[in-house]
Amino acid sequence: MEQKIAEMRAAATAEISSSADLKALDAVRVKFLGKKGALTSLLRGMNQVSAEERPKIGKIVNEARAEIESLIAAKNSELKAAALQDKLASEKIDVTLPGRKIHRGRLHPLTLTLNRIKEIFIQMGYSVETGPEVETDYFNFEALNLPKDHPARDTQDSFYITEEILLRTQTSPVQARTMQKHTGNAPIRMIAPGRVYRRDDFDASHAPMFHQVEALVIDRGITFGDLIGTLDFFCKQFFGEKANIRLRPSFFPFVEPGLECDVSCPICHGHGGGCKVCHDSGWLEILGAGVVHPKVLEMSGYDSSVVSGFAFGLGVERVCMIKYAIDDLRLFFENDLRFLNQF
Ligand code: 2NL
Repeated sequence: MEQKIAEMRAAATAEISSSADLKALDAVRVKFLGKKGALTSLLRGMNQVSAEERPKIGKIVNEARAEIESLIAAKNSELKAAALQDKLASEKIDVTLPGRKIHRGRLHPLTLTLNRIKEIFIQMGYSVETGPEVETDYFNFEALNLPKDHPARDTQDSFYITEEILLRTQTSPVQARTMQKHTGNAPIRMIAPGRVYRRDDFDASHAPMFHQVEALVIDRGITFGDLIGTLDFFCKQFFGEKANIRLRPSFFPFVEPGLECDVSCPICHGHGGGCKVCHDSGWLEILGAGVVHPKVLEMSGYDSSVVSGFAFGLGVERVCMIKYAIDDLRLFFENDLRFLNQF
């Protein structure tokens, strides 16, 4: 009997020590200590042991059980620690590695320019109005003193959809719509930013689609002086305090008198020296403007003997190119990140 116990003890010790993982160790526990295990069957053989020897054998069996239990417990914690080490090693992260760079998007230069223009006029109390890009001939031309037989229509080669419907060639139809919505003598101070379409070539300075901002002010007592002050303030805000304006007489069918406005070169400030932006002329044409033609006011329900107004229109691509010294308009539409990332 003693011999059998010793053999079992030796076998259990060997199997415990060679258990490779927790599952194998548990199988060993069941094999030796379980209900149908080796130790239990040894105990069943106790009835063959003489009464004098029983206490002694019983003691040896208990010692063997205690020994095996403690070996299993020790092996169990050893295997658990090893499993933890494996897990830690496989999930290891190097906190000293540099982080991955997150690329932030940015606004398109035309969006930045539009936002700035809006900001300047909003702070002066202007509202921002929008309207359809597919317009009627009436709002695009007729309401702006351009009747069907008017020669100025030829100069604006337009994209017609039907005889009466076209892609707007300017944002002025938004102003005409706003005036008619107000019907009466209510004052208007508004800008109309948006896309316009013309049948033009696509080259360094032309595109069949570009962006315009037009402004319109109507109230009692609005004068040519208000227009000049507004243009000067806008240019100083947009191009910087050093900017000056120069006005030249011009003609647009919807204003009388009409003018073109130049801004002093914001790149060379008139010093020339091979300036790539103004070509040493010191001035850059940026917009057309004028006092709203009485016919335009009357057509939209205003009494031109009571109210007067001024209006102007500027090309967003053009002022953006001047401000950032961009020499080719096509860059705005190519979405080359090397270009876009500079803003
Ligand atoms: C240009 C010239 C201009 C206007 C736009 C306007 C609008 C109304 C009434 C009167 Cl509703 N005028 N707009 C006036 C003068 C010039 O734009 O070449 N812009 C790029």
